[in-house]
Amino acid sequence: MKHIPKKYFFHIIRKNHSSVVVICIWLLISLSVLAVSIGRIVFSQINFSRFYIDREQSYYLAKAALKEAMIERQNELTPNYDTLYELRTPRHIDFQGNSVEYVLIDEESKININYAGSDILARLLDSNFAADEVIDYRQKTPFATIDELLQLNGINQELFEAVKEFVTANSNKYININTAPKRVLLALGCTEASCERILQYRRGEDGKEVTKDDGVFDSLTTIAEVFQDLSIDCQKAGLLMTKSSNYTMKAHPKIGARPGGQIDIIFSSSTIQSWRTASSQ
Ligand SMILES: [Ca+2]
Repeated sequence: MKHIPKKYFFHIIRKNHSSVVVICIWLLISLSVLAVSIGRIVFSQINFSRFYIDREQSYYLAKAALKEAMIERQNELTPNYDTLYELRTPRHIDFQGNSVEYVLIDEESKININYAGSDILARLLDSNFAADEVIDYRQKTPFATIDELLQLNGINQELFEAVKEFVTANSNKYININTAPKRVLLALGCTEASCERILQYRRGEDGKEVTKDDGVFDSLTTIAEVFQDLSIDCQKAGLLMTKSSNYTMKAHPKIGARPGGQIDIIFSSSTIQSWRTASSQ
């Protein structure tokens, strides 16, 4: 065996030792990168699974709320009329740590784009051209949803956003005077003075809507009695009534403390007309 001088022997040892340290550091860095990558994949998989579990649970929470709302609508205490206080007061249901809150918005508080006359549409849309387009469109195919308005040349995104809360394709065509907003009443042909009078009566003594003392139009006779000294132009449209029969439930489920996104469900007393997950939060 060849003899290695002592100084070269230690040089070789030191050189190999440095190489081992470099290899160890490289391995450690590689393993760390690998661990971080695996962690990210696992974390995204967990989030992905949680998203679907939350969505599933939100669906069943909204379904339970819908069931409750349908039963309430079928057995309501005031079958001759619906008011904002009845519909917009938030309901809250708890289910073993999860919960759902909802309000109801009646479709009869809005203008039905499948039935409204051209004068009503023109006032609502502030455009005769857009009103004519709505009528041309529905003569070929009735609107299934209000989103179809965006297919018309006369209605751009800005106009749609401005009117989408006031139009529907899911009502019985009549307008509930207890719930219609001012813009809808004006579109029907009410004067500014008539609108203010109606809204003032609805607010009651406390001056606020959706409170217990709200004034109620419980029949068409009441409308005539309350407004005997006023010319109610919108009555001429023959579209006013006091009761609603189609509703949008805006449900906000919560999985524990996590919001489950808003779900909008349009329904009548026993039928679901549409179901839409409006947004995830
Ligand atoms: Ca009130």
